[in-house]
Amino acid sequence: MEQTTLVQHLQHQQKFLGATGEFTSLMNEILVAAKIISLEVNKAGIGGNILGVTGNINVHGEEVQKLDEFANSTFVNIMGKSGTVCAITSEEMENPVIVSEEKAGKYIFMMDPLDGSSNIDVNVSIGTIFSVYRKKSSGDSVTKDDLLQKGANQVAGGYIVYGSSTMFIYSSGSGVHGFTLDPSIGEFFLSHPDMKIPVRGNIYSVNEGNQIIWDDRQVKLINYFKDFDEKTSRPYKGRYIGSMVSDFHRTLLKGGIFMYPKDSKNPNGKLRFAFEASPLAFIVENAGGRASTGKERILDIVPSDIHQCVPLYIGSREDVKTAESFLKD
Ligand code: AHM
Ligand code: MG
Repeated sequence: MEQTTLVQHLQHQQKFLGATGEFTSLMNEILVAAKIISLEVNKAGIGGNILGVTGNINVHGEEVQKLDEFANSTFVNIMGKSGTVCAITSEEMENPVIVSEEKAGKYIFMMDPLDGSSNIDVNVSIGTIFSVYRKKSSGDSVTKDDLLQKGANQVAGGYIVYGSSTMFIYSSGSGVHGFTLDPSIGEFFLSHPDMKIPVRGNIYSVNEGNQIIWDDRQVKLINYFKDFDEKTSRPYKGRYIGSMVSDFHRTLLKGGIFMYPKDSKNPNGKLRFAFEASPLAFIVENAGGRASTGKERILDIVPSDIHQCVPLYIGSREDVKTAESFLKD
């Protein structure tokens, strides 16, 4: 059978876009890190010391798992030496890593190195989310504006899901393409070319345990999805894994809506704009879907802080529009 590797696909895209090759090199380095982490995730629990917490608390006040730290340092080391990036920001690091001038490239790399941390120890799918921007400023130093760019400025967004198989999904603005790792030879092959999300689905995904701290509009929205109406396939099914990468991956393939709303404890929700919401918004829009805070398009947001959170409604176009109709003032 004729198969296309991820590297071949990237090279083809590069020719098509008339790019210089620096972006292809950057993506290649992400692949290397993804394979290392995939291997480590698959063998977590075997004789090693990789499950469990480190005892540290991250900038978001969450316990840092050993695999979180492993994934973060793997990406920082590999991307930092790649010659393609000038700065790296991460959900797990309070401050950006600025790459020394002689090793710096023109891109900025942002990541949630291991999303779904609470699922690591229970053998449930987890993932990596990444986003790539071009350095905007012309001088040698990396400025605040370089790090706080509008979501729509992304050069690429993507994620890796370490599930029953490891998949790599990315978009650089011309379609969304999915690759599956063949672990016997350590190569990603094109398995899901030009992915499109269904216009409407029949699944809603949210942590419903938070209902008591939601506002009325959010409660009414969920009640709508649970109401009976044959024409719109309601009641919708409820699915919530608790790893956004996995919940999002299902949403992309099957349609529906994933939500992490604001609540009385978290006025901006829990998910981070730069590391979670924006890259997946870039993917979903390139697949024909929609992503919003309920009031505003995610990709129109210019963050004021690298760790800023945003409420998130993401998925099938019509389902997100329905959510917006409940949430607008
Ligand atoms: P993490 O990046 O620390 O793992 O946190 C993000 C995760 C998402 O993957 C998931 O959607 C959400 O947090 C689950 O949060 P909750 O337990 O509040 O439902
Ligand atoms: Mg996360």
